[in-house]
Amino acid sequence: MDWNEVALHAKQWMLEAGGLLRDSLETSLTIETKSNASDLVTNMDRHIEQFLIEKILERYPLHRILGEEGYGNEEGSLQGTLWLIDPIDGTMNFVHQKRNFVISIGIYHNGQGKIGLVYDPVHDEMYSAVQGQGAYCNDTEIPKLKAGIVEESVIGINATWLTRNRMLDYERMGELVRRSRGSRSYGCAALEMVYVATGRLDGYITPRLSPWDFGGGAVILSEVGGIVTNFNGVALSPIEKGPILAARPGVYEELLTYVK
Ligand code: 2AM
Ligand code: CA
Ligand code: CA
Ligand code: CA
Repeated sequence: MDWNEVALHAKQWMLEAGGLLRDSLETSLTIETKSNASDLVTNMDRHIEQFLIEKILERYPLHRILGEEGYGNEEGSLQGTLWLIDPIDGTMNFVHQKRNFVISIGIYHNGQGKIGLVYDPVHDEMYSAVQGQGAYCNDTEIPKLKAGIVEESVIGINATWLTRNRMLDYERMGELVRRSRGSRSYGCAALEMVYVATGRLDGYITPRLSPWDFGGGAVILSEVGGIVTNFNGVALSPIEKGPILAARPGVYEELLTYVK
């Protein structure tokens, strides 16, 4: 498989889909809730997922697709080529802020990350990586990450995890945030992962993501020397949900001691 060619096609479809999303900001959306009152889905989440799936299957009929909104045909196997699609990552931002949302695509072959694509349509920024060829923001190569320390870091973490919860030791998270230079929460997992890749964040901690949330960002981050695992330091599986720790070297090892 020529992964560069696949990436080129995928980018083209994402740019087109991003245009649809930009246009939709001017129109009225249909908004529904899913698992709870703050878990939103809109007509555009479904429309963009269907749009991408049609494009993918038309050109690559044997590829499998796992998409958040359930239009994919994936049956939970690592064999062959698997596309992980999040048509809108950061739907709440899309609805409430009209910014800080992205389209995310990760392409895995026999379980290995081959392509990562994260498109921010509001800023017209396409973050991309093909395994072994570095990572880019539009046409500019993203430099490799240097090692860092928590005291000089900005950590991406949602304030929820600093309140009493079942997923993380919130008192330790409080200690971590106090020790760091500062914390930020963007409400868009794929964007937060590419922000670690570009150095806008030094680390990102989140206890429950699905493959379509991290699939694209993980490939991009790995290409610049970032580290991404679960809270036990184990590599992510593109077909399993779970916690995510992503950071530049040095900071990663320190953060692991807080979440283990
Ligand atoms: P989403 O916008 O595609 O749902 C902050 O909410 C981040 O966590 C977003 O990237 C969001 O993706 C993701 N997320 C994962 N599971 C979620 C859930 N059950 N409810 C809300 N956000 C979720
Ligand atoms: Ca969602
Ligand atoms: Ca998501
Ligand atoms: Ca989504």
